[in-house]
Amino acid sequence: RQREQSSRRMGLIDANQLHRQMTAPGNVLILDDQVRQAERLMVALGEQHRCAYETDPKAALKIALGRVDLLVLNLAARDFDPLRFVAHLRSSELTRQLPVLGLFNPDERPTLLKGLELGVSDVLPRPVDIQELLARARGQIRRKRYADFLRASLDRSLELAVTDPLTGLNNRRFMDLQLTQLMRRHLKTDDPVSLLLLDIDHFKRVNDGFGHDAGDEVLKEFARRVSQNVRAIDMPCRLGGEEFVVLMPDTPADAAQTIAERVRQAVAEAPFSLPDGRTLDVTVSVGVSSLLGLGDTLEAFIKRADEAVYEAKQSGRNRVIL
Ligand code: GH3
Ligand code: MG
Ligand code: MG
Ligand code: MG
Repeated sequence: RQREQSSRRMGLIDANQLHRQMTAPGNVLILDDQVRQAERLMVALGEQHRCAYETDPKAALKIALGRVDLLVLNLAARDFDPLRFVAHLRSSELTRQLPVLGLFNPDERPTLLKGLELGVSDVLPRPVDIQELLARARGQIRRKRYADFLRASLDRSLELAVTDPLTGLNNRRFMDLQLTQLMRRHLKTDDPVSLLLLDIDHFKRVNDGFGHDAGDEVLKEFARRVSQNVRAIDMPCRLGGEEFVVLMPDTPADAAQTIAERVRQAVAEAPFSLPDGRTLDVTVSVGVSSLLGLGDTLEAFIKRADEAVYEAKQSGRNRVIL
């Protein structure tokens, strides 16, 4: 059953598109101090790929920072140090994954071994056999495209896993993961951490009086107003229903209270528009809570916010309680 579900999920991936991506022409950069050899490689690779060549490693590095799928590097170059160049590529986050196809002299084994050790992806002896060059280039580009695909897929999956689909805010899973990290750092450094718990007032009436779709519209507009009135470091999350949390790193209680008040006003000051043109007034009750150092727990942190919201509801709603 698990395998069934997994293959159904894989069905969401366009396998044909992936195949096209992997076999499409690549951007190949040649770095070689020997112009005649480089020109010969250019002509051969240019039949199947977009090709450029450089004799200067600085110029090559600039290009490699862009959209290059493969670097063909002459490991026997004398005008610059090719091994140092490989080491440099591998030490920088931006070029660490760039495939490098190294051309080596068969009688210079130490260079070959050192190159492989430093992270050359594949090698080819000089003088270069063009058929083998094309085959190895194709293989490296295919691997690189697949790695790009996996990285993008992971990124998109993570994004989906922590995003609330209705509002686009972070979801509860994000909040839980983030809270654990905030707590760990707080216990180490004693930095101030606060959160707002927001519960829309009488939201049932919105659904009952205007319909569930209108309710969803209100939730989306509410999420927009919250997002627009918190700071860049704040992390707005939707817990579910009409309950939201804003996580506030590096924020003491009084600063959190000020922002809570700003959000409350932004919700209350202008009516919400519904798709059918009607408008309605919305208000929110907000509880503020802050971490209290050693001995405090995440459960207690949330509970204090919860109790503050309860107090806000009890004392008339549309207010912030610390
Ligand atoms: P209070 O001021 O005490 O918070 O009143 P309330 O009506 O907001 O409180 P309650 O928590 O009892 O009701 C929440 C309502 O939110 C219940 C349900 O109709 C509605 N709701 C929960 N999730 C969703 C959703 O995803 N979409 C919509 N449209 N409504 C939702
Ligand atoms: Mg509620
Ligand atoms: Mg309620
Ligand atoms: Mg409510």
